[in-house]
Amino acid sequence: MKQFVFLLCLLLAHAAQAQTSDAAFRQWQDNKFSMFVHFGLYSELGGVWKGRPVTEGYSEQIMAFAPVPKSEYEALATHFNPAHFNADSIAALAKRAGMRSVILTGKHHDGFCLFRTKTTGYNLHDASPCKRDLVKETAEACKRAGLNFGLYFSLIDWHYPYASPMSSHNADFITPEHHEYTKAQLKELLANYGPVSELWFDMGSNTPEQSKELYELVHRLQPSCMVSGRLGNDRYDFCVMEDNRYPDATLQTPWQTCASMFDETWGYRSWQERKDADGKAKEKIRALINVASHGGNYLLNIGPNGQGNVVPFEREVLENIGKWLGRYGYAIYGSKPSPFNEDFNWGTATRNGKQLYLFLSGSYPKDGKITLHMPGYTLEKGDGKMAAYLQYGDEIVLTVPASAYKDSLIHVLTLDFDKEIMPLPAKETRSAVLSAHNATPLCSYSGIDYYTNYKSTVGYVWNFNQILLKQLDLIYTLQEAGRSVDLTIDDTTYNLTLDEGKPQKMTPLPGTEWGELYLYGPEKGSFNDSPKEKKEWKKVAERNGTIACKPFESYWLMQEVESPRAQRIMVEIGAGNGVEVCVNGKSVMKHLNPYRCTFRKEQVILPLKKGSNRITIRLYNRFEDRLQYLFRPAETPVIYRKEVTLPEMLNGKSHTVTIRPHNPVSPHADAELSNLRIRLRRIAM
Ligand code: FHN
Repeated sequence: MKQFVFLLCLLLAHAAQAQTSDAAFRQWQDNKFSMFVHFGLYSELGGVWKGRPVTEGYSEQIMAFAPVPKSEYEALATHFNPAHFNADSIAALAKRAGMRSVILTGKHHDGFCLFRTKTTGYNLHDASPCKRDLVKETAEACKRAGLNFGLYFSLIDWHYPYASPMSSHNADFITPEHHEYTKAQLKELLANYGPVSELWFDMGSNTPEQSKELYELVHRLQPSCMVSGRLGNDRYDFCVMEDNRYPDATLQTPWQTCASMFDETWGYRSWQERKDADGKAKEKIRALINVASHGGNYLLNIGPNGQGNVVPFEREVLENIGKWLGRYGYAIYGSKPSPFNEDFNWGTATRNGKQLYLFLSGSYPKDGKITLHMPGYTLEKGDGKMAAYLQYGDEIVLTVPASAYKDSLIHVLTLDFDKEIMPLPAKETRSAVLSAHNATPLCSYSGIDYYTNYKSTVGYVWNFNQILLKQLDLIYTLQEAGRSVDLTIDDTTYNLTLDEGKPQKMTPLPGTEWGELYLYGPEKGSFNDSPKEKKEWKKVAERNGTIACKPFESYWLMQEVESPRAQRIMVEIGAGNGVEVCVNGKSVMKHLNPYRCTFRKEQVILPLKKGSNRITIRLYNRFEDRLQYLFRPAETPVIYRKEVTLPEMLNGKSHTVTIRPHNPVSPHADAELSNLRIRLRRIAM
C-alpha cells in the first residue's frame, strides 16, 4: 500500500508539472552516482591570492572572498590555458569510479563561460589563448564513454554588467536583463551540445515567473533534461539538498545530495590538506549508501587544477569507490530505498525485487545480532558466507561476526525472500484518533532559494488494524475550513471539502498558566536548519510586534506554559516569510508562507503534556527588512467536525488512510494539515 501511495505521489508530482519523460526520470533515478566537476578561472588561482591562502569561503568564489578586483580577476582569462584538461580521461575516471554521468560547471558565479557563446566574449574560446570549448569537449567525451552529460549553470553572474551586484549570500534577485541573458545562454547550451541530461541551476533568487519560464524553456528545447531544484520556487524535476547535507527520510520526490571531497571547497585549493585517500573513500561510500538507502542520487565533486589535471588524491578516492562498486554495485544501481521506516545503528538497506541488501556501514551491534521486523515475508536464502540467519515469525535474526565490521571493506549481505519486497507499512496506530502526531508523514522538499527550503510534509499516512468502520469524523479549525482534501482509504480516494461543518467551541486554555514571552535572534542560516538550543532569551513586552531584520535571518519566540493535564490548546501565530513551531523541542508545524508574504496569521493546535511546556516559534525572514509577529491564545477557539460515511463497511485486517491536499499549488509545498484529526467511529465486533 505504501508503495502504491509513493508511486501515486511521484506520478502526481510528475503530472502536476508536465515535465520530463518517464524514461528520463527512471534513467536519472537509476544513475545513483555521478561526477560533479568544478572548473574555471578560479582553478588557476587554487585558493591563493597574491601569495596568501584565502581561508574564507569556497575557493571557486575566491573573487568574492580574497577579494580579487574584477579587472584583475577577469584579466586571468587572457592567459588561462588548461592544456591538461582532458575530457576523455575525466570521463574514463568517472567510469572507473562507477559514476553514470558527468556534470560540468558551464558557468560559475564569476560569469566566465567554459563554452563558446555569442552572448559574451568572456568565455574560454574567445578570451583565452587556448581557444577551446570545454562544454563541447566534455559532452563529446561523455558520449564516447556512454555517460550522461549534464551542466551546472550559475543563476548569478559577477561579470554581467546588468546583474545584481555581488552579495554575501549569493541569493540575489535576477534583473530582467540578466534573465534574458540567461535565456540566451541556455538556448545555446541546449541547442549546440547534444543531449543534456540535467541542468544544475544554482543560487540566485528567481521570482516564481522567472523560475517557471526557465523551467519551461529547458523542457521545450530538451524534454528529457532534468532540472535541479535550485532553479527555485518548487520548479524542479529533482531537488537538491544543501551542500554536503543528507536527508533523514525517504522523500516523495526525486532528490540528490551534492558533495565535495572536503566540505570547505568545490574548486581546486592548492593548499588543501589531503590525507588518507582510503579513509576518504570509505567516508564517501558510506555517504553513497546512506543516499541510496533513502532513494536519492549522489553527486560527488572533483576540482581539477588550473592546468586541468585531476588532483591525484581525488583520483585515488574515486578509484577506490569504483572498486567497492565493482564488488557491491548490484546493491546500489537500480535499487529502491530501504523498506524499513526507521534508521538502524548497524547500517542500512536497499532492495530490488525479492532481494534485500544489508550494508554493514554502521557500528557493530553489541550482541552481534541484527533483527529485522518483516511481517508477511519468508526468508528463502541468507548470504551464507558471513552471517547466520534465523526466522522467528515476523522477525529475521542475523548473527554477524565482529570481523565483518573490522574489515577495511564495507560489506553487503543479500537476503532472498519469497516475494517482491515492498516498503513495510508504517507502525500501526491503536488510537481511534488519527493526527499528525501518530502519523507517518509523507515528506518532500520545497523551496524558493538556496536558504529558503525545507523538508515539507505533503500528506500523512496511518495504518490500523482489525476494525469495522463505516463512519469517521474530520476535525479541523477555521484554518483548514474551505480547503479540499483527498482522503484515501486503502485503494479508494474521496475528495472532500472541509466546509464549515458542525462548529464546536473549545474552552480557551483550560487551566493553563502562561509565563512571559521571550525573543531570541537574529540567527543566520537556512530555513531547513534544525532548531538549536538557545540560552539568551530576552523578554518582549508585545505579543504582537515588529522587529527590524536582514535577509535570511530568523528570530525565535519562546513561551512557557504550565498545563494541569495533557491536552491540546489553540493559539494564534503570525509570521512573515516562514514559520516553524516546536513544542518541547519537537517541531510540530513548519511551512513557508506565499511568496513575499509579509504577514500571515493562523490558528494552530498545540499538543501539551502535563506540567511545564516550552513552545518556541521560528520567524523566518527572506528579503523583508521588518518582521511582524504575533503569538497569543486563540481568541475564539472553534473546531469544526465533518462526518464522513463510507459507501461500504470497512473490515478485514489492516487498513491504510492517507490524507493530502487536493490539487495543491505545488506538489512539494507543505500540506498545512497539522491541525487536522480523523476520528474513527469503530463498531464493536
Ligand atoms: O555558491 C555555490 C558554490 O560555489 C558551489 O558551486 C556549490 C555546489 O553546490 N553551490 C553553491 C553553494 O551552494
